[in-house]
Amino acid sequence: MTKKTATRGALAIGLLAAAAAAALCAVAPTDMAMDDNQPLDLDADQCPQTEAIVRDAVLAAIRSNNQLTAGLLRVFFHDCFLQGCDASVFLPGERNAVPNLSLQQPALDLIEDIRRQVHAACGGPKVSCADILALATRDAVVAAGVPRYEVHRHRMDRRQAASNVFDLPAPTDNVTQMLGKFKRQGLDNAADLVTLSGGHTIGKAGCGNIRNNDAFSSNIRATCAASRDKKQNLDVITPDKFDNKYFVALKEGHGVLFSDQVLAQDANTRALVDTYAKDERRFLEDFAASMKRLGSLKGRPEDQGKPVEIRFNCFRTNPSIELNTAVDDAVTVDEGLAASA
Ligand code: HEM
Ligand SMILES: *[C@@H]1O[C@H](CO)[C@@H](O)[C@H](O)[C@H]1NC(C)=O
Ligand SMILES: CC(=O)N[C@H]1CO[C@H](CO)[C@@H](O)[C@@H]1O
Repeated sequence: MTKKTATRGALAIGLLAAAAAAALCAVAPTDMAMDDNQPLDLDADQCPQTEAIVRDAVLAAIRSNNQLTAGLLRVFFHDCFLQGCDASVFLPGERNAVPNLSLQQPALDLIEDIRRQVHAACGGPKVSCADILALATRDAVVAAGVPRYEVHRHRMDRRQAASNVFDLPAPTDNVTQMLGKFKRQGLDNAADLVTLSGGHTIGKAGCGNIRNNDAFSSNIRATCAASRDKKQNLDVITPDKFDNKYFVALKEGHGVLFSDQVLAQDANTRALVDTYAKDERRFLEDFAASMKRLGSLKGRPEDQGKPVEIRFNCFRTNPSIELNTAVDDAVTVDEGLAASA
């Protein structure tokens, strides 16, 4: 490895988005090497085809698997909530942290598949896995009926998994606990908790997460335990439709998780549950706005400024700088890095 590459590689580790993106180009094969003096224009779209590639891939994927929208939405929530959207959710330490955090593998695989297409179309790593996840989730929920919202770009992929997975809300949390967790991550409006919980208008939970504190819940627990897939729809009225029926169900006492049902009871949240149960348009519009906020979180101060990069494979961090010799020799960035990671 040349001294120059090593220096620039070292810079990549630990500097902020701009420097990391530039240095990644520097260690890549010659066809995408950057001129030393060429400033990196972070505002310019590094890969204008990205949005179209993501949209086409997402629409095709959800046509063949209607559970993918729920899968993507939950992956996006878990990724963005803890330390800002940084694709850390793909890293083993975070992905497998707690059994109850089981995320849909096909949703994670779809993002890596799109990542490969985007990198191929634009000659290398110009778009992060975090951006692709944010765009793909937007396209999936918009296809489900949420009004279109803009997704900003230039998120970076973090080199470390989040260590604070217990800051995610638990299905056994009450409203006070959930509000505390949301506030801690920068969503300090009680409305965001109610609005985003509306994501449970689609998707499923494992039987063990169903609450068990009244006749309704012990009944669906028993049905779930006897079912083949051992899953319970989170919206018991219209499980696959992105609508306001989740809130209607809460008002009838038919919430599935303890953390769902309490939203209809707590004084801080029940008025908005009532509003959404009556006004679907309002829910969908608010949901789009809350998703933008979720996609713009920066994480707690102590989680900011950690090393970032644009990953060559969403499931692994890029090889460390000691491996850059391999990078220099690699025929293609994609295969070379994946093989040595
Ligand atoms: C506010 C507190 C929240 C709690 C306690 C919570 C908890 C859970 C739990 C326990 C599951 C079932 C996991 C399983 O058993 O496999 C689940 C599923 C899901 N959650 Fe949440 N969640 C919360 C907020 C959110 C938010 C903000 C979103 C997105 C906007 C979201 C989207 C989803 C989706 C779409 C599923 C279904 C996933 C699938 O079908 O694969 N959740 N959630
Ligand atoms: C919520 O749970 C916490 C911890 O178990 C408890 O201290 C608090 O009193 C509960 N709050 C409500 C409103 O139930
Ligand atoms: C905290 C929590 O919700 N724990 C649950 C995780 O999942 C298992 C099995 O599904 C349940 O038994 C736990 O109660």
